[in-house]
Amino acid sequence: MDAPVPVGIIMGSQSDWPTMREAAAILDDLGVAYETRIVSAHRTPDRLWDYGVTAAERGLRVIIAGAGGAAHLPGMMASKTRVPVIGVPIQTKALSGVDSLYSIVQMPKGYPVATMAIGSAGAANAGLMAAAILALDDAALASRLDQWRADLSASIPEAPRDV
Ligand code: RP5
Repeated sequence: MDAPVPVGIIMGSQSDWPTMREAAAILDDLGVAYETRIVSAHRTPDRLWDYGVTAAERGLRVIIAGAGGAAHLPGMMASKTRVPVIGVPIQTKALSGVDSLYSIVQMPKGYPVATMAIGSAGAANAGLMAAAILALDDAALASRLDQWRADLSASIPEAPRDV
């Protein structure tokens, strides 16, 4: 039998994918398997329910959830599964993603969502955070993540230059 996919990347809409694919790109770089699904708290609540109820038994170990506006997806998912949920606030046109951020970050006690920065940086960091969690008991992944971080560090010049 194939090993279970450890990371689920979910998002409220197709329109979130240009942001959420930054998380997928990081996981590709680090050789971490993932699945991608559109799961909307408001438009497909039954899909959300099913995903949350089956997440742990399917072997998911981290869920990255991106949503924008009244962004209930990460919090609702956290309420349906003990699998850790990393929230990504999508940058919105109306309120620049502050609406998404506040919707995701202010969870009541008991159902945490590890909330990232707004937009693409947050999505990429969600991928890195998921990898860091999985690396706790995966030495090969830990080594790839250490190398990724070292490469990033080495790419930063010591002094600015005119470009
Ligand atoms: C949220 O509404 C989605 O996460 C998305 O960020 C936002 C807008 O969705 P669309 O109207 O583009 O489908 O549920």
